[in-house]
Amino acid sequence: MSSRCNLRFLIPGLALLLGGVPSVLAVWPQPQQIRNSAERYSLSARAFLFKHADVSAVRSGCDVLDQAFTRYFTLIFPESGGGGTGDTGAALINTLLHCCVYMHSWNLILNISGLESLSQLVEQDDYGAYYINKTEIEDFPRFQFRGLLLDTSRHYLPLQAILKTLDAMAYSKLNVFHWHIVDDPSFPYQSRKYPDLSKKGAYHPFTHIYTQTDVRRVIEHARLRGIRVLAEFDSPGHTQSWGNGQPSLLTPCYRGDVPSGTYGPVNPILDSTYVFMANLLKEVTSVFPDSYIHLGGDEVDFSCWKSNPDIKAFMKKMGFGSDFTKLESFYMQNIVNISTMLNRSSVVWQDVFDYHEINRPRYVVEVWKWGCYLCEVRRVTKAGLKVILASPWYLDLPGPTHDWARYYNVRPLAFKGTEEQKKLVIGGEVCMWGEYVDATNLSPRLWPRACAAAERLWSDEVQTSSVDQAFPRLTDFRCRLLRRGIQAEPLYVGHCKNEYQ
Ligand code: CP6
Repeated sequence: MSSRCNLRFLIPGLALLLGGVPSVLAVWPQPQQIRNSAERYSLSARAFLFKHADVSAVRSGCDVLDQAFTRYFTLIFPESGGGGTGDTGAALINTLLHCCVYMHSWNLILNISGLESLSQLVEQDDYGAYYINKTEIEDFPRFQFRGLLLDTSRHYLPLQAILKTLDAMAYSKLNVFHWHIVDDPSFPYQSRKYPDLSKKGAYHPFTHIYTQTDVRRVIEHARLRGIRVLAEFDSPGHTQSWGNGQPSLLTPCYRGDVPSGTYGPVNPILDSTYVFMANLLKEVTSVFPDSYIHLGGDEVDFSCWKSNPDIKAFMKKMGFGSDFTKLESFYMQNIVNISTMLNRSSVVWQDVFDYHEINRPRYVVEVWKWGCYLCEVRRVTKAGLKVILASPWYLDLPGPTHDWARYYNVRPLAFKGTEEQKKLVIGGEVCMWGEYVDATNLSPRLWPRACAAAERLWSDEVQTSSVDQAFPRLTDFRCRLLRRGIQAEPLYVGHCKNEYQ
């Protein structure tokens, strides 16, 4: 998952670099090292070409870089009408996030994130002419996992909204799209093996679903931008919608001695449950190529399990007493084992860790609960497990004003622990739960607030400890997002150049 790669951006013939920081250094997130000068060079679409040097470690045919060159040409010169990579062969890379290309004429060693930085250095003067200042950047991300969660169950998000979110993620150098694709209210994933799940569980069987083609488009769009797709099929809780298309999957709840007609979490005591989950996850892992899969495991309501006599008998047989966390652990252990057999690393919500104290499988724990979340990070890393931090970055419930500063001030490693423990914090993610969010308000609610977390996860913490210094850069970056067609909300009073074009 590492994308360590340098961007050295030197204008040829000018080896001597001036120190000092002129005006706004408008690269967001802040690079690890950036030095620029007042020396200005004009650029024009006609004279600009992405080209590989002979010494480039990579060769033409890499679709990731081919297409990135085309995209970034258009982002740098929006009026050019695209094109511009001409007959240049692009670079071949094996691993998506390690793609480095050496470009002679600009002395550029970069990957996709470096192209993004380069594009952010290009400005337009008052006459519309493009220019760039002499700059040297060396860059790499602080954390390898920089995620964004979208919830497509509470409200269906049209494909275009997801693709656009991926674009903006790439601009902010977020690199994992956590797709919370199904949940209680609806099941929009169209399964090949179990088509009834979406036919009976989606808000609409044809319009409010993600077909196999849709899913492939999302994965491909993400791949071309250096973004991984982490699919979540959350169980055993949050599965009400699954029950419509898969009878006997959910636990029948009882009122006294009789079934009440309502259903609870997935029924963990039936063999048929595990056959179904193995089939479903087998399909899911064939569709989503990422080495990680998110198995959920959060917020399981035990009241239905408690009411069910068959479950009670099973608890007794297994020696679980009346501790239903043991039953959840038993279920999650089986699901994690299925995922392991499918050659996947599992990610689970923190509840699974909290409930399962002995013989924990090796999953990645996503910390989401509010309160002392760094205490939890400390506990999880002490147990030797990897952590993704989400608690401080719930963007779906915005504060009245200026909450980007709260997201910015998070210090993910400010807990007592060894160096080994700190290394286990692989990153964090912003969560956009869907209860109050659909395509009408998704983008302004995400951007530019998510950018605050993106910088926290990418940049050096000491260099980016000041909200006051971040403010003008973020304001500037927000204008750039607008120019690129991302509906990002304002941070405060002001205006953007070209804002009504
Ligand atoms: N849905 C699912 C949710 C939440 C979780 N899981 C959630 C809980 C509390 C808050 C925000 C979101 N809506 N499936 C918890 C991980 Cl404050």
